[in-house]
Amino acid sequence: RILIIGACGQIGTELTLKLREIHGNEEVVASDIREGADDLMKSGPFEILNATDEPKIREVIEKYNIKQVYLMAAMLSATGEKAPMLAWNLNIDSLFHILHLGKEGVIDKIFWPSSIAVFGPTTPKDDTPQITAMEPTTVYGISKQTGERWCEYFFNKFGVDVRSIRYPGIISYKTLPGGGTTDYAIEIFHEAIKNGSYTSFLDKDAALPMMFMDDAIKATVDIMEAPAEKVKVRSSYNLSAISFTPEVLAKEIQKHIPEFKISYEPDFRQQIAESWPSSIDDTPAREDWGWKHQYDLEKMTSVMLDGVKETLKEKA
Ligand code: VAH
Repeated sequence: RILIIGACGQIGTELTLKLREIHGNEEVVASDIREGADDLMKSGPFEILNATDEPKIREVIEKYNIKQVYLMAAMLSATGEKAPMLAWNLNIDSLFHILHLGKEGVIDKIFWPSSIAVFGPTTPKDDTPQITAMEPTTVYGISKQTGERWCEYFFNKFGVDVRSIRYPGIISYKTLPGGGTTDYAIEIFHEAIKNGSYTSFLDKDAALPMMFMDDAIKATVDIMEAPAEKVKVRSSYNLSAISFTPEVLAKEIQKHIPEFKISYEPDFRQQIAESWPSSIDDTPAREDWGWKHQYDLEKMTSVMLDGVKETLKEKA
């Protein structure tokens, strides 16, 4: 069976539903510190679980005979800056609990998400390579960079089959965003439909690597299903799909909602965005395990507008 820790988060929610579709509802146990979306809670087993609670993690793994763990729980870049030690402890302690379970042979495969937040102001901004200078300036980025080093260490020293992807900003409509710097690219769709206008907390030219949720879920499933020998990078793979600025995204929305207005009031998240790359080179992922994105800016924008309209109708 599969256990997803942090199953009620932005990625965890859709990852749980996709894995249940693939493996069967009863084969995928969802867990989080609080209950989540209806369709997640209704479609299969759920456990209340704090990702730093090692005894409880072991108890759940024992109870359901778990063999694979997707550790999706983390405190993201913006929230993490407000509670640095909480972010560090959550992001790192949870990873150690799972890596040790792998080392003991209790579980036999692990997915752990990294992020473009591992890059910093000294990283080349355009087409950032897989191996490059990485001096992250956020606690979240530091925790993900350290985590990558530990994943590679446990693979090399103990043969732990842990696989990882450096997610860009993920855009989706089924759940609200989780306290990241890229959240503007989700909020803008809700505001465009509800109010016809949006005040962006990033500047108009803040270019960031982004990806529609379905691409992120596909990449996660693909890397976990790839034969072990094809997963050559055991720190974490660069992954890329689209890159755009708030201004470019607003123009794309205006093709559907001509009267949509955007204004800019950069806050502390602008500095975080400026420390990250504008675009990513993900050649190794494409070559090693056949990664290919499906959603470009146009397709993502129209799917997001339809999806947000649908969720607003359901809530109405
Ligand atoms: C964040 N959405 O903004 C996350 C992600 C690359 C961005 O790690 O913190």
